[in-house]
Amino acid sequence: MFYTSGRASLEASYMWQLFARLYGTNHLPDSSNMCHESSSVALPKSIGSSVGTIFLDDFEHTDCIFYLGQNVGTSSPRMLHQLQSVAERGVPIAVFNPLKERGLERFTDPQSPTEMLSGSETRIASHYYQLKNGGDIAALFGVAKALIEADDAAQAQGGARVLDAEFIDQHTQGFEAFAEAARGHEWIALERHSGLSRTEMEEAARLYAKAERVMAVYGMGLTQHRAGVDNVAMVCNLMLLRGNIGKPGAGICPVRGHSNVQGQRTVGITEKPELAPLDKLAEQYGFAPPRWKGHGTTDACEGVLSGEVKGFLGLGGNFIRAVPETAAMEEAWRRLPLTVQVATKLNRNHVIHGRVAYLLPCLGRIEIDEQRGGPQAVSVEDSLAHIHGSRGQTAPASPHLRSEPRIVAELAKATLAPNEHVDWDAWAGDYSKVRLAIAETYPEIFRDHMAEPYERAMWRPGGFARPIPARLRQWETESGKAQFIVPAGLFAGIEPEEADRAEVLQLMTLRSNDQFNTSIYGLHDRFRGVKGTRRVVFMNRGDIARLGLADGETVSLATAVDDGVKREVHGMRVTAYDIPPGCCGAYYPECNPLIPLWHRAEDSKVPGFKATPVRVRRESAAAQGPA
Ligand SMILES: Nc1nc2c(c(=O)[nH]1)N[C@H]1C(S)=C(S)[C@@H](COP(=O)(O)OP(=O)(O)OC[C@H]3O[C@@H](n4cnc5c(=O)[nH]c(N)nc54)[C@H](O)[C@@H]3O)O[C@H]1N2
Ligand SMILES: Nc1nc2c(c(=O)[nH]1)N[C@H]1C(S)=C(S)[C@@H](COP(=O)(O)OP(=O)(O)OC[C@H]3O[C@@H](n4cnc5c(=O)[nH]c(N)nc54)[C@H](O)[C@@H]3O)O[C@H]1N2
Ligand SMILES: [Mo]
Repeated sequence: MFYTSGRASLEASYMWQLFARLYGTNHLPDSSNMCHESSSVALPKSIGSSVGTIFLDDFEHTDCIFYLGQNVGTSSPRMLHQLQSVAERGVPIAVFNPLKERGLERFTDPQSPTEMLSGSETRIASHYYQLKNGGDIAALFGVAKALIEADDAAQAQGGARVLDAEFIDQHTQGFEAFAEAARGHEWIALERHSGLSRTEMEEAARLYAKAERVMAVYGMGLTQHRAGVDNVAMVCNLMLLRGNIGKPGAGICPVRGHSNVQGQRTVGITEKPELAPLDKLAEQYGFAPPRWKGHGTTDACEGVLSGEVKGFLGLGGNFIRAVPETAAMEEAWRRLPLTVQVATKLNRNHVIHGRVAYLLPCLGRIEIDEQRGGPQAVSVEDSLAHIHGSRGQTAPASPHLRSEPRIVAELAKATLAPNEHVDWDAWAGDYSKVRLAIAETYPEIFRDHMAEPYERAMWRPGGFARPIPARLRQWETESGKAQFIVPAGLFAGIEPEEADRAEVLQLMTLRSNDQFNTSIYGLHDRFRGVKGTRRVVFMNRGDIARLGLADGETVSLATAVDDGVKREVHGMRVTAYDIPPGCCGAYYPECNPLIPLWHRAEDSKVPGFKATPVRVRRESAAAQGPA
């Protein structure tokens, strides 16, 4: 398994995938298999693009934002500046989130002396829809239903259309089936699954219909579900109803996590052979790349559990801590014949390792990277599909640290038979040579559309944009049109049996401002008012009372599925919180032992991290142990 975690540069990632393929494998799982894979599966089907369609200046032109399942204040604080300026123009921002997240409610710009001094704040969300986790399909169906039925009425009365009929006609396919489905859903079902009222969904529909240019921004609240792919398709459906893709100020914006997770995909980090330019690689490097489908992250986990996996190489990341099914995975992991980790910081996965283990410390992005050809720069691609350069500024922590490209080159040289077409040493000595190779493999992204070479364009302020056909209303889908897709169900998780309904809560795993994924920096969550511990479970007051519990009490959480495996976490503190009934929240990665490996999206295989059925039980004093 050749794992990557979304940090490695375009140069290191390109070398890594080539190393894997020359070795003879497509087993290239990466962190995005647990993250935006649902976008990578849904967006190509819906709009024929693997990435979002928003550029930075679209924020200046938009006149409404739908903001779903993304916690901007914690996860992408730089984007608060865009949201602030949008909000200051009086543009409505409609948030769909089970929690009232601080950064989505209001924002004080730390870089604005007047705001800091006066303590003044900008209101971010104009409308806050506290839906149930897993309820987005129902909520957006409600919005779509209101729009479609208003349009039906307008047509019957000869009034002005509510939908963009011309766009739908010219650019899309599947509208009738989608409209039928929307008309067919009863409000009562949409209310039950979304947790929103009909009035709220109709209000959101009015906001949407009033705006000429709507943007949909979303994150893990949509992708990390069993129906994560349908969630994303549903957002596209909504955008298509009024032609909100392919015009300035409108479009769809998946907010990515790691700094280069989108870019890694761009340069061939994928387990899916159809997504890599294999013919091109074959020609460029004179070899026969494997054509079979490799393992993504959860398949790799299954392979570790079954003993099929013999070696795991990680270019960054903390795999064992990030994946579901912690208990079984940790046990199986120790039986792996070989693990190799290239890392900037020590973590759990370095302590839990295979029988033979190599730990290879590397330079971080901020450190000066001196090679034979002088100090080196790398490039990365951001969520808004711009590719830009990055150069280390600080002295390396140790003279013995090597760079990622150097380490990948040395591993490849030591592992593979020599190949006259790949000069690993030349690449590791001068990364501009890797960039030339990247541009050769992907001319349509890194060469053909540009007046100046990649090498120079990456230093433009903001970098250079890769072409996104959907922005130009060119739909690279099977039908050549943007596609309405009818989701299979209304709820994105697993519905509990009727008899269990009163007892089972849907758990979403959350991040605090004091962590970056599996790196925990502190035990406070200042935005959510939690101090000194991360072992909390956020619950609705009504649920706490109904289950006979008390705020502050210690409980255990147990996964409420019937597969014969006992999954529990102990010593959790009940924390009364403004969260819809039937839902609860607790931190990642502490709760990963609760997530069954099979609890994942069928098509994207992203784990259902945002809705896992659990039972909450009072813990006996004996079970609690020392605090
Ligand atoms: N400080 C910090 N920054 C980070 C990270 C970090 O760990 N810490 N991680 C990075 C990475 S890899 C990623 S992918 C991003 C993740 O950033 P986000 O996409 O913001 O992901 P989360 O913080 O997991 O949760 C997102 C939000 O979804 C909401 N939510 C949960 N379930 C649902 C649902 O069913 N529907 C809706 N509509 N909302 C729901 C939660 O209340 C939460 O506000 O952040 C990146 N940036
Ligand atoms: N329950 C639950 N589980 C989740 C999630 C969730 O919301 N809930 N979110 C999922 C998501 S979105 C993601 S992206 C994954 C994250 O999964 P990973 O990406 O595997 O985990 P990280 O914690 O980001 O990895 C951190 C480690 O990467 C190394 N590192 C950091 N920077 C660099 C670098 O520049 N180079 C190298 N070589 N190493 C570096 C350091 O050693 C650090 O300890 O977790 C997933 N797991
Ligand atoms: Mo992520």
